[in-house]
Amino acid sequence: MTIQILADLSHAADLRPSGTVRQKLEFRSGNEAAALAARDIGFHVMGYFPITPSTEVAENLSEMQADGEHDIVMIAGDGEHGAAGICYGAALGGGRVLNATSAQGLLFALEQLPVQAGTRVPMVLNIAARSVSGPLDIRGDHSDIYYALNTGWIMLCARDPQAVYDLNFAAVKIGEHSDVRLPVLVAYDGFVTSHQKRRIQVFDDPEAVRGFLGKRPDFPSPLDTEHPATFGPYMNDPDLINNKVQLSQAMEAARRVIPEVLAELETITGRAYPVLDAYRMEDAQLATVLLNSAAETAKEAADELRAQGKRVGVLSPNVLRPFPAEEFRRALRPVKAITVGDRADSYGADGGNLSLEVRAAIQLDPENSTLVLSRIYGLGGKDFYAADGVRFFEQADAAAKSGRVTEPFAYHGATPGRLDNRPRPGLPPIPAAEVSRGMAKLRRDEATGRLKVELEPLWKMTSVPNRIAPGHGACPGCGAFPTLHQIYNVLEGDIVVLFQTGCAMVVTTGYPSTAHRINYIHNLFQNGAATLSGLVEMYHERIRRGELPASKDITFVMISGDGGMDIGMGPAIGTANRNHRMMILEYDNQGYMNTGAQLSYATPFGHRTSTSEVGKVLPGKRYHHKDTAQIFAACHLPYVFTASEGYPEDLMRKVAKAQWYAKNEGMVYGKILSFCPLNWRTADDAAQPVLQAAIDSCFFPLYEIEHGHTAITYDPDATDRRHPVSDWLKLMGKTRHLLSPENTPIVQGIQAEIDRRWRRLKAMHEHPDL
Ligand SMILES: Cc1ncc(C[n+]2csc(CCOP(=O)(O)OP(=O)(O)O)c2C)c(N)n1
Ligand code: SF4
Repeated sequence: MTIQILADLSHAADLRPSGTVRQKLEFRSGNEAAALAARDIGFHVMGYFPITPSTEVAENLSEMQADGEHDIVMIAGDGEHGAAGICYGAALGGGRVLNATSAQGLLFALEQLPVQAGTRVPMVLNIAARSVSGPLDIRGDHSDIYYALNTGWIMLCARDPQAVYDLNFAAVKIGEHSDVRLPVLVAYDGFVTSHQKRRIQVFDDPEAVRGFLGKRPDFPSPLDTEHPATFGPYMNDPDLINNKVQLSQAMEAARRVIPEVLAELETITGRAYPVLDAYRMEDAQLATVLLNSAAETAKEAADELRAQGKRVGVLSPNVLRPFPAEEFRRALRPVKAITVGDRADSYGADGGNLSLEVRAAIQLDPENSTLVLSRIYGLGGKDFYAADGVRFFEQADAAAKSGRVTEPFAYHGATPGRLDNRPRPGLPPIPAAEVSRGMAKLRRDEATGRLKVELEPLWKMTSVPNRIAPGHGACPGCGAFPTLHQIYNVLEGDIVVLFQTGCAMVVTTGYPSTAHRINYIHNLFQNGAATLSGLVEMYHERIRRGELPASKDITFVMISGDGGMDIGMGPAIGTANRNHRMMILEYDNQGYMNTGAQLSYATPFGHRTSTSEVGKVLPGKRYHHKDTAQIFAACHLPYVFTASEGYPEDLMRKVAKAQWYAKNEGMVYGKILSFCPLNWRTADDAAQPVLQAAIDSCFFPLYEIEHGHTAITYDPDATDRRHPVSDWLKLMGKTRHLLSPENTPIVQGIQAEIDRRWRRLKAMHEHPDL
């Protein structure tokens, strides 16, 4: 990876000799700075869920934790909503609490944010700001943090990694102040700040940290059993409005407390964070107003124009909530015109939130006649260069000279479309007839009531054209695609697929291309099952109403990673309970691979992932893998199965059955063990022995449950191929640490759990009522 080093403009003037504390120089990104701050603050609990670009905060903390560098309890939520709930509960418990997220993660957690503020429970949430879907774009803008503006959280803006580090300390202290008692969000720019490394100074003096933060004050807590209290009562009129008055007063108190805390921080670090950062504003007649990293770029533009004798400056809030309205009024009184740039639109409001709030602030000042231009820029990570800053100043200048704003609101940097600019077509869509080759024949076994499948020989399968075009960007050896090909080989007729977010989705649909030669949908990471169930019902209803031909014969298939079945478990269980005619096929590669191999609940005990790191004191994941197939079995679906890409005939037989059940009876769930050489740390071509060992050790038993009857489809005991789990663990880099003698008890524990689950499965296989 190349690391881009940018000149650190923001603190060049602020690196004064520090007051009283020892500090040391580090070369860190914003995410690393947030993790270092968390370690130094010593939070009690972190609840989190991975999402780019904020994931590294948890990953860095996991690495440090594995080496015993901190003892923050790190809890991986089942999604961001769950993570936010974990944080709320933990914060109610009276300790210091941390979370970090981005984009969809913030939106998924959003519901929890007003509760946290409304019940006045402090914690710290880092946001590496990123564009929200849809369509999906993982790069930075401010469309996520703008959703948090009305939640009652204090919002600090960190323009560079140093500010991320410093403002995390400030966040703890501000939020816990007895007059404030509010949660605090620290927002920094995705990738620009979260990933680019800069020189930063960090505390080298734990005493100074402790002295600055003090002990967390005691607020009412359900853990204080001497003083029983009700947390979160049902409110009556006028209680709620009075509660909100108190919240508003707390925000007002924060206006006073924030500068005090930042001044105190400055005395010990030597770094100043004014509520409103004003650059070369002393005699400015023109200004631009921007948030975070773009403001730093605009400062370069201001320098350039100043050198030409232009009186220009840059304003940029370090605090967004409470909004520094008075500071803006004062700063802008002598300014003739400004361009306010928003990295997110408030659609239909003729400006993004920052520009609307600046306008509202100065409107209250009778002495202010500043002309305001609103510009939306930098969406989806579009770069903002000094030349863009110059353009903003020029536009403000034109308004100042003419005395009027001809274009109050516009997008900056968008390119007009060209009708003749069509993407190069990939392979043409594939008609059902071309791929329906009768590779599987089904009949009902009268004795058992089960479906029997007769497959054409495997070599014949190669003649089936592929519903996925070649040219996707998966890693060499990735198991997701052999899995998909095997599935598609036997599926007949028209198929509509929905992919939840994950590797298989990301590598097949980079706009404007697609590898899918059939109808494909992507909605959100977690909501695929609900979405597809809606489509299924519309399909049947439109046939019933005669709007679609009754001869139509579509099979609906959802593809998800194991991670998608964590965060999407709720919608999937709902779909299963409603028994829609569709199937959910999970390729289980034992982690959140698309975002950098974080632990999923399917990750087995002891396995190394980027959030279950292995180090001097921790040996990988600390709880057993989720048995998703059994969870769906408990929903009493017509058909549930497990399979592996390493057993193609078994997998294809089961998929053929799945199609029949999904078309005729209701929902099917299938879990398919799928190879990930990159994150299992194996050779690219090691799929066969590694998957075989997982199956032969009974870690991943192959079975099906048809109308409630369990049948093991491959029994390593019966064929005398049963191996201890250590034979599997030794084949992968992610588990090699488990083979060292001190980890023998862990391997014994894993073996015991595998044996227990296998005995249970065998009992179910043998008994028709289990
Ligand atoms: C609400 C939300 N939270 C988090 C993410 C980030 N995210 C996208 S894909 C992914 C992991 C997918 O893991 P899995 O389903 O196992 O598929 P894989 O990447 O392993 O193929 C994560 C964490 C997101 N897109 N949306
Ligand atoms: S990270 Fe793993 S699952 Fe993702 S594309 Fe690479 S090999 Fe496949």
